Amino acid sequence: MAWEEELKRAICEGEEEQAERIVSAALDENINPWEILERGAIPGIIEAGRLWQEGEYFLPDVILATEAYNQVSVALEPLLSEGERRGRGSVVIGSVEGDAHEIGKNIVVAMLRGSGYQVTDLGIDVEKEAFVESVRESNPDVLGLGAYMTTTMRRMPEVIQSLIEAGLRERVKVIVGGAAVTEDYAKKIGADGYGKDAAQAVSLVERLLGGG
Ligand code: B12
Repeated sequence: MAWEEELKRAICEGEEEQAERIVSAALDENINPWEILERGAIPGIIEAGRLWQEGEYFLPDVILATEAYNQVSVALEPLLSEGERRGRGSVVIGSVEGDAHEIGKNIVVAMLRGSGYQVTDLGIDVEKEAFVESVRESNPDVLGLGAYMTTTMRRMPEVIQSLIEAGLRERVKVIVGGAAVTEDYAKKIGADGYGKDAAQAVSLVERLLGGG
């Protein structure tokens, strides 16, 4: 099997160590890091997303695939050129304050990275000040907020309000998602968009950045 196929399969099946071995062998053969992502790793995470969407994959399968993909992309990212790294646009994302759910966010991160966006993941339980600081410092095209409980949803308008107060709201598109959030809620709080799942999150970012 060609390395592309092997890497795709290893990522999709969440075989992290196998994926790392294939990547280092490919690098030893002087294959371009961007090509490794584009021809092997990205198709692997996209395939996992497809199997999840079709109900063939269960949550643990998706988590393993996401972890394998993230491992590989973190290893390859420093090797990419500036242009390649910035990719099609940049996104800062995190789960809002008080919220420790991250599985859905991590899938969104992996799918966005897989689609060529540069993603800074602030992690879980992110305070509004940290979102604002990150927007100020790294000037991303999009800020993604995840909330997975009805109790933490209300942090989202607070983040937007803090952006307004910091004079940064016009600089960044704000998208929201997570099981607790709805399209109506996104509109109500003045977000620029809502994504029901990771695939929608990617097409939303594409639409907001005028790329698709
Ligand atoms: C796994 C889980 C946990 C794990 C989280 C592990 C982790 N590392 O993430 C643990 C055990 C830690 C946990 C803890 C708690 N949980 Co919990 N948890 C869940 C569970 C079972 C699954 C969530 C999940 O991962 N779903 C799968 C992912 C793929 O779906 P998703 O998150 O919706 O993400 C998709 C989309 O929403 C979208 N998306 C996600 N993020 C973003 C972001 C953007 C910007 C966009 C555009 C799109 C997007 O794309 C994703 C991929 O398609 C749900 C119940 C359920 N079946 O949904 C409860 C649930 C969310 N938990 C709940 C609760 C109450 C808690 C606890 C308070 C429980 C407790 N009493 O201790 C704590 C709170 C911890 C905290 N401070 O946050 C409640 C929330 C109820 C509510 N009021 O809304 C739920 C709904 C369970 C229930 N029915 O009561 N939980």
